[in-house]
Amino acid sequence: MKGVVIKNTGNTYWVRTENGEEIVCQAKGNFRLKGIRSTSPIVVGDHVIIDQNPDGTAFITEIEDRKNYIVRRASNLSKQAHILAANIDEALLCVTVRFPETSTVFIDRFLATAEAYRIPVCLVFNKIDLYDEDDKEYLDGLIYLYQTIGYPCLKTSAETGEGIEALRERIKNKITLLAGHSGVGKSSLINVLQKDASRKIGKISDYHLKGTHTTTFSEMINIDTGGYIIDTPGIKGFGTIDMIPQEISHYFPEIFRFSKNCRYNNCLHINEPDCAVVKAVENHYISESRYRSYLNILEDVNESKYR
Ligand SMILES: Nc1nc2c(ncn2[C@@H]2O[C@H](COP(=O)(O)OP(=O)(O)O)[C@@H](O)[C@H]2O)c(=O)[nH]1
Ligand SMILES: [Mg+2]
Ligand SMILES: [Zn+2]
Repeated sequence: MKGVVIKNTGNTYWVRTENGEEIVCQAKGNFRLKGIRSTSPIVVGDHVIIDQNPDGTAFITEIEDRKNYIVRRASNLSKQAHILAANIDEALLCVTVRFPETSTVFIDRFLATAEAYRIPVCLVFNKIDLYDEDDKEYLDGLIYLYQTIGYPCLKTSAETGEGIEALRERIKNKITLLAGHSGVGKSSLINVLQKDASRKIGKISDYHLKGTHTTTFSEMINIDTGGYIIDTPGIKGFGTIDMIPQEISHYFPEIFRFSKNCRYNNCLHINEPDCAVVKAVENHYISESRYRSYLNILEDVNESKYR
């Protein structure tokens, strides 16, 4: 029988079959995937074949090829990949400019990783009910920046409901991955979109203004008005595994566009002569924050190479 993995904890997988049943399964055999050292070989979003026994137990026996998947490093020192989810139509990156603040480096790392895995991203700026005039101005600047590069942006409040209908339209009939720092309101947004989703909401600790971790594994949630959302555990940072230095600019669409006019075709856009990217930054065609994020990833990739 065919199905989709909608949740997993350890070696137990919940699979939704073609006729809408949810079956609890174990993995059978060795699912080490070619070329990836992963903490879990089967992930939410995987299309699988299951075998059901007369005694009610069921096993996953096969995984179909993935259209795409997104990974992060299991921990900073680890070279092991942690696959967050597979077969994603779009990723929503939930961002707050305050309570807690999401840095542009974090946003850009996510965007570059998604580009590398060919997953379209829409930015969702949440908690707009909390922002003062300065925050709003900063937010509009960010939205202008990211829309200009080509990333769609939405503004939402899970508290007041503002922007929720646009979000509902956005996710219709897609499998959407919801990502973002802990505490930005991912679970709250899901609860607004789907009343009976009953996602646990974290309490913001007054001291750090960071959310507590309440989501510990990825789970796919059915939205009655159309679509599925994959809720992921709060992501601290993205590893940029498997990227080579010359490749990183390919994942910054606007930097890539300018890089075609650099003198050297292996230019890393740091301080090489006649670098069209550095010139474009100086002339404000490329934003400084994006360029900083580019350099930040480059540094990281170089560091891990010598570790
Ligand atoms: N004022 C306001 N608070 C929100 C909003 N969205 C979420 N929160 C609060 O932010 C905290 C963290 O929310 P949660 O959904 O658990 O974040 P998650 O870690 O991303 O899933 C909770 O206290 C929520 O009530 C919003 O749009 N406005
Ligand atoms: Mg959550
Ligand atoms: Zn260059």
